[in-house]
Amino acid sequence: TPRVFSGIQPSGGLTLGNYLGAMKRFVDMQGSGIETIYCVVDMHAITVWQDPEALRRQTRELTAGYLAAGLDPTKSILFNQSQVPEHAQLAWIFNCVARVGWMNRMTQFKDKAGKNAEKASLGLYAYPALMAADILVYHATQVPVGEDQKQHVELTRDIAAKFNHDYGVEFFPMTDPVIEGAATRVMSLRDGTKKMSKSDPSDASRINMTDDADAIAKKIRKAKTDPEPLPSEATGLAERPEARNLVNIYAALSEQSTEAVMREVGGRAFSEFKPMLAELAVEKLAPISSEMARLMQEPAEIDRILKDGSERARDIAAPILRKTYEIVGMVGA
Ligand code: AQP
Repeated sequence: TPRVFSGIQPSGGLTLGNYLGAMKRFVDMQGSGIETIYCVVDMHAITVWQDPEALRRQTRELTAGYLAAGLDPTKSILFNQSQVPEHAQLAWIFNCVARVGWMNRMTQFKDKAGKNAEKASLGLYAYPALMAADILVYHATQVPVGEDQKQHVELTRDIAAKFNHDYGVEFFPMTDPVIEGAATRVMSLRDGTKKMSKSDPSDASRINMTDDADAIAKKIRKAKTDPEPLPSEATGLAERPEARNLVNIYAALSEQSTEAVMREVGGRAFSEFKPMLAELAVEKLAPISSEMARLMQEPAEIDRILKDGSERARDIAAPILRKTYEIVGMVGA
């Protein structure tokens, strides 16, 4: 049976980008005859400094976000990465399989490390090998992600292929990224060429899953656009990143294709379209944020769900790690 794995970092508040590009799609894949494993990747989060108290809160908040978005812990495995040490153990093996030249090509490292790469943590550089371990320690075959993670899933395939080749085995599967829907790349509300990101210094650039109705409406009203009305057809969005972004968000929230949305709103002025988008966003997000707030009142229950999930995850990961050690030649595996 196909097995799905994916994760989100508890490195700040959840954004609409994380929700539409990842979380909502995780929930949609649940229960369709496939096994779904979803993770709060706290070990990835600390590749850049996290205040310990904030990390604990963000881990619980992200878990609450998953649950509020419809993730059912009886249908999916939901846990935090650090409670399953097999991820880190397999990552070490993969650090020894991956090549420095491969890592040097990772664009996310370049973006996140910025000009001062010498000062970035070694963990940030090695991040994609840990991500490969996250996926392959379950022999996952599909990874739903946003567009920005495509390169890392391709690296995961390279690592699996090199491991299989070097040890002469057919052990790790070739994992496919699943990048589909209208919102695989939600852009900043201030700059249609930059992705919406939880670490963008401008709060106006993103919609946070905890924003209230007024904040959501205000951010959409102020979102950058060009002065023209919407084009009459989807093809007219090609050279208009801000307009395309708002239409794509509308499409993803209303579960329609971009083309279908354009049939509805094509030719309208932004002064007309933005309030429609704001209303839809509030309608879809308000129930999630209020459920998140409710769940955050019960941290012990959240911790219990994570612990239970981590035990179920380990049941799958431990034998795969043991077999990997045996293949590599570790005595006692
Ligand atoms: N803007 C986005 N559009 C679509 N998908 C997105 N994702 C993130 N931003 C967008 C998807 O969300 C999943 C989890 O991402 P992550 O938290 O692990 O890391 P990230 O991609 O680095 O997310 P952020 O929000 O940009 O965090 P920071 O600011 O800390 O770097 C992934 O599947 C990702 O594709």
